[in-house]
Amino acid sequence: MPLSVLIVMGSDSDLEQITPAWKVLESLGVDFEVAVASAHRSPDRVMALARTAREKGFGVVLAAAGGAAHLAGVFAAHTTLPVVAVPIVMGTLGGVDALLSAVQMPGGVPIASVGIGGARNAGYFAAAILSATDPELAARLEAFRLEQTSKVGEADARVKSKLGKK
Ligand code: RP5
Repeated sequence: MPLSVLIVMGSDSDLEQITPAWKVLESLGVDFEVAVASAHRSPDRVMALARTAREKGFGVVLAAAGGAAHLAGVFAAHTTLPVVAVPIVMGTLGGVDALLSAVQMPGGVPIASVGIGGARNAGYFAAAILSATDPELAARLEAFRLEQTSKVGEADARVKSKLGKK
């Protein structure tokens, strides 16, 4: 049974911005589950999710939160699974605060992070992590990359034809 992805978000107000992550996972045939759990409003729920994530068959966790977000770091405190922060665009600092709280974690409990509002890349990164132990997923990822590459060639031809250049 292939490992799946747990997408945890700090609030249901994060749902729209995290949606590209699960769309990518769907497109690659990767199983995922979603949960709302806040590191400061429901810390016990975050801890319970994190402590049972591995036994439930998750191989990677995407943690979406905005503000001075600590969801990814708190989640990682309770699991040794890889945790990837998805900094949400919000508030006075527009997500910079969430990004810095993820990438400036003190040593010993690492988390990775995509860029601010980087849910789409979070989906691809989670798939890449799982592909290390899932050759079929690795093949689907490779097919996606090839398709993406061919689209660049098509875009090149479109732009040249629009400008009347060869
Ligand atoms: C964070 O605070 C959540 O992840 C969300 O990005 C932000 C605002 O939450 P709400 O006040 O909209 O519930 O914990």
